Amino acid sequence: MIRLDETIAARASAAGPAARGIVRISGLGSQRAVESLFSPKPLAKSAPQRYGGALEIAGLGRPLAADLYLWPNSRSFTGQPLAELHTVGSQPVLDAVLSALFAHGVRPAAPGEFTLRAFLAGRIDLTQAEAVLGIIDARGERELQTALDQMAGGLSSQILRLRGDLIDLLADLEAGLDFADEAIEFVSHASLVGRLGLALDRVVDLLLRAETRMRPPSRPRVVLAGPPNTGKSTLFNALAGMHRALVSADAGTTRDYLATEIAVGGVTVELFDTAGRAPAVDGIECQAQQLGQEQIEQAALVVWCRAADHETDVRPNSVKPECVLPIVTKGDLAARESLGDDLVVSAQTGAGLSDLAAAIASRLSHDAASDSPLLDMTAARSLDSLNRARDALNRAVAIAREEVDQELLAIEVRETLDELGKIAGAVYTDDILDRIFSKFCIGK
Ligand SMILES: Nc1nc2c(ncn2[C@@H]2O[C@H](COP(=O)(O)OP(=O)(O)OP(=O)(O)O)[C@@H](O)[C@H]2O)c(=O)[nH]1
Ligand SMILES: [Mg+2]
Repeated sequence: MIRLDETIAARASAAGPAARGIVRISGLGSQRAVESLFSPKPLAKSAPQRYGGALEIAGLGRPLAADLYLWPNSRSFTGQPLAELHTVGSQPVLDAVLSALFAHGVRPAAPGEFTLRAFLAGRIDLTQAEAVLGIIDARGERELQTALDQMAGGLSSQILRLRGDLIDLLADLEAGLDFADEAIEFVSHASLVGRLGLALDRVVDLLLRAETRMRPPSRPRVVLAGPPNTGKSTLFNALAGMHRALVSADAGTTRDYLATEIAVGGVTVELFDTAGRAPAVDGIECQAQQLGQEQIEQAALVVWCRAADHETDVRPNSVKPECVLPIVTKGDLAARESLGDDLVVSAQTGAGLSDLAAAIASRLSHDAASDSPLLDMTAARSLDSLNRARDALNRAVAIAREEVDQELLAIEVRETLDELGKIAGAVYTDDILDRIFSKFCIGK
């Protein structure tokens, strides 16, 4: 059960010793509770305030320096009077602060309860509440960016706009229903079909993005290819940071292909080493060529290697030029000036390897840009609602095309609004809130 009238407190800084520790308090009794242990006493003002002072807690023996941040009214994150005590990040100190607060009408906050209050106060919507979790749990730059975008309201504003349009449409429909016996047309038939079609497009777009999000991420395939003996296997080993592929001075060393996952510029890719491209002579060589060609055809990017000490005009077969990154290998064997504009690397000296990693990442980031601004958690929760919204809109479009019952049409639009409302949290149940906020840690 949700109790907003109770004042709650919890440690808001990360567990473990730290220079700074934060205790957060939210609720009508916030100011009274901090006054019981902090001096100077905060003055009654309406704007947010910061006080330098000290904590005076019986258990601590002597006053302890602390800062108090006080949002005295509803203009805080939780929409209630909110206070933060910033002091040293020592567990016994923070425990003593919390105990002193609990002795003054404050109770321990449940997991995610501050964020829950922010949601209930209309400060953030559900997708933003999930973004708070996404920010805390982010395991890399990409995930953090997705969470920050969602926190900034990327998804909410799309859904809000879509709902706004549908609410207008529903108002027009209902006005039409009220005057059904008269010859007033509140919304023309063509505009009705058009507006519903537009809404359907946007729901389908969101649905596609949610579905993409639910699929395990496929690693882009980056294939090292080129004529024999150009140092592909050596480069593979250098990029993978280990000696996996067989290297030798003999051309045609690699017969099979090898794959490994590597991180380049924040992107994880699957890197392939292939047999040198050459006209096939015998049976096994023919197979090696075939395998290599298959890898090349499935590649997101072919890193085409040409050795600095060799002239060659061999080019990759059947690959789109935009999928090829031509490079010069064994850069240590020739003067830089003689090598043209392609990126020059040497697996032996390590020269140019970080540039190569950056070039691979930048060529691939094009695809990644179409990534959805949708957190996995939000996608999973929204999938059902988006599916229902799409179905309802499909039915609505069909009804509108037939020019039949406006009453039926209004039912479908209302259902769509309901489902979209669930995603943003305009419509919610305790069960939904429970599922989302139970994933939070205490203090957030
Ligand atoms: N000087 C110099 N030699 C290199 C470099 N990279 C590779 N080599 C040498 O070039 C020869 C061929 O290297 P590999 O890595 O086996 O070449 P590959 O392209 O995989 O050859 P295949 O598998 O036969 O197609 C070996 O003798 C390597 O030591 C480099 O950056 N500089
Ligand atoms: Mg090789």
